[in-house]
Amino acid sequence: MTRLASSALERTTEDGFHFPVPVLTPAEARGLRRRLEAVEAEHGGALRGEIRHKPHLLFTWLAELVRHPTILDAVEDVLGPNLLVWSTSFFIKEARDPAYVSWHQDATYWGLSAPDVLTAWVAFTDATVENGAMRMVPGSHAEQLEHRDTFAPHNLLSRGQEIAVEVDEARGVDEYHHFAPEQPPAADLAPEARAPRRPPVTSP
Ligand SMILES: O=C(O)CCC(=O)C(=O)O
Repeated sequence: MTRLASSALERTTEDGFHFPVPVLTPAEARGLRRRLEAVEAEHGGALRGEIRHKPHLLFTWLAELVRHPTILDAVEDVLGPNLLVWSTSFFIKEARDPAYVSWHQDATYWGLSAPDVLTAWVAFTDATVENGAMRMVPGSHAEQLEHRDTFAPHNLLSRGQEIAVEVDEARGVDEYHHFAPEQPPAADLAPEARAPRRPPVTSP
């Protein structure tokens, strides 16, 4: 089923991302957040180690989410019907936690032979400027930028990798993206945690 109007599809190709695509009701999002928090409680806190990687292979509620018809329909509009979910992960910024994600382009380290991939970024909480919503630079997917590893302590990326150029922050936007650089605002000290998850989807 087609979800995106042709004008939206055109913009998606041009900008490298599209938002919003309403997927979950607030009650459904709260329910998923509770499930995530139950997993965290069971494992003694933030997800670590093997549980961090491809959790949709471990938890049925995530396996169902990556197959959500609304997500799949929107992805299909961009990539076509032959889809493969090859990864999922959480980027969680707890309340008053200095955690952040530096500006980066996922394509730099995903090691795919072709950039026929997109990420569906699904919010389990409100995602606001104050609590660290993701930002993107329209059109930046067209250019692969040089990156450097910083190993910065609060960076949520494994090596603190970031693009090696300055970003014009005034152009930052938010949500559903395709290899765009991302960065939360400097003020991540939100009173409310933010718990998005993202299933990157590719055509095999
Ligand atoms: O949610 C974020 O702040 C960053 C997400 C991200 O870096 C990604 O989806 O690749």
